[in-house]
Amino acid sequence: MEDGKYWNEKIETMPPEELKRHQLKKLKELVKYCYENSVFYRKKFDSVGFKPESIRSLNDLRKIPFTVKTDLKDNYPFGMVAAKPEDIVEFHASSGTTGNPIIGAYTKNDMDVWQELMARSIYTAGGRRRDVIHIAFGYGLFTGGLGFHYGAQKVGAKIVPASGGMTQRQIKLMKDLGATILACTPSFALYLAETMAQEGVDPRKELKLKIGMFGAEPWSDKIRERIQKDTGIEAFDIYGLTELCGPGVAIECPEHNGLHVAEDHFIVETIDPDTGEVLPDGEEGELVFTSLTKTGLPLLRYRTRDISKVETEKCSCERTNARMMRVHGRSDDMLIIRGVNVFPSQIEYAVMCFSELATQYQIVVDRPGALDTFAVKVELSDKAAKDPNVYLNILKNEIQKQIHIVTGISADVEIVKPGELPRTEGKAKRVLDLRNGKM
Ligand code: DLL
Repeated sequence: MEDGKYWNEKIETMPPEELKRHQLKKLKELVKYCYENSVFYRKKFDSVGFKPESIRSLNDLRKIPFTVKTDLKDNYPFGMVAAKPEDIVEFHASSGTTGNPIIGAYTKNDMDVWQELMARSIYTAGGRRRDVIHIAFGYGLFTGGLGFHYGAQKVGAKIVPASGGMTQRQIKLMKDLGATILACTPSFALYLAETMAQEGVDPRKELKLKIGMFGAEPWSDKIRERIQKDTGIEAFDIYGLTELCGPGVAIECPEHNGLHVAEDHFIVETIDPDTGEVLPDGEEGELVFTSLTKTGLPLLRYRTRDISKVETEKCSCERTNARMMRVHGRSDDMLIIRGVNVFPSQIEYAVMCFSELATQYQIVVDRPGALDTFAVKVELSDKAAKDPNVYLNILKNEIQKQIHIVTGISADVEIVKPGELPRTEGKAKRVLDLRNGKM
């Protein structure tokens, strides 16, 4: 196990036909389980005249209506739990900003699956028993910290449960305890890199970091390049959500061409977010997941709001599991500015094109009169702030042009001094939409 390529070779390289047979068997069991144990799903099935026996092929999944986030919020806290109350062993919750939080309720079986998937993810990214994993995801209701913790335990790696916050101390701990893997949000990784630069710590010389596992928020290849350039580590994207288990639903392999979905535990579909129509492989749309093996709070055709596309041809790493491409935004994070759809990731891309800029940015949208205003605040890098050859007006024009190229609309760009924009230790908050109530 120690130096093999796969955590579970049989599953990770299973021929597609065999995987489909496995999925169909699990799907039949799941649908029957939901019908017999979940009041919510029994009602839902009955409302459309669906019976568990209707599942004869994987395509029959499409007969089941979608489950949406508001179902979970409306049935908070236990309305969608299918297991007996005494069989629930752990709860987690996602950081919703309004109304009821979204709760994940896990049985012992669900915890075992999650731990296995996180071990598989860490192993796929190159983590081994000899590694020291510095976990700077928040511990608590958020699944990031504990998810990595459970997975690292199974791999047998040494764990530093740093959680979020206290950036300087995190750097010291990474140095002193010899961290080889860093797990955190990509925005926190950038912040750590920036702080190291300010403190004169050279990560290549003073740290032993070699792998970064980043996720929980959209990030781009430009951010990857920046993190890799600033720290010398190889960055891996990891995806998941509380409702399905937490991190570990999909993980990038060393080929870095998409994230392998744990298809032995989840079926992934892509749909048109407006019509609900199922899209062919390779077409971009909203990801929809069915949890094949969950028993606490099983989900059928769960709409994530995450926008991506799924490729099914075999990866050059030999893994056969489908790959989801980077999530570049959420359909509900999408801003409509003067009628144009704008994703924060597009602005991020534009910002990252300029070496004179730091990685922070903030989008401010408002509607003082009839029209939307669209402003982007960007921050000069420390180096550019000291460089007499950087002309702010020229730079501003260039950034404006670049934003126009990627979004199709014009923005007012404001360049602020290094350190002026707010930093986060958890998921980044990039958008300030002040139009509420003005539309
Ligand atoms: O963010 C679980 C997680 C923790 C994933 C640590 C990866 C690492 P939630 O708080 O429930 O769970 O938020 C889930 O975060 O629907 C996506 O919108 C977003 N998200 C998660 N991973 C990625 C990623 C955790 N790699 C929501 N890229 C999801 C882009 C991501 N977005």
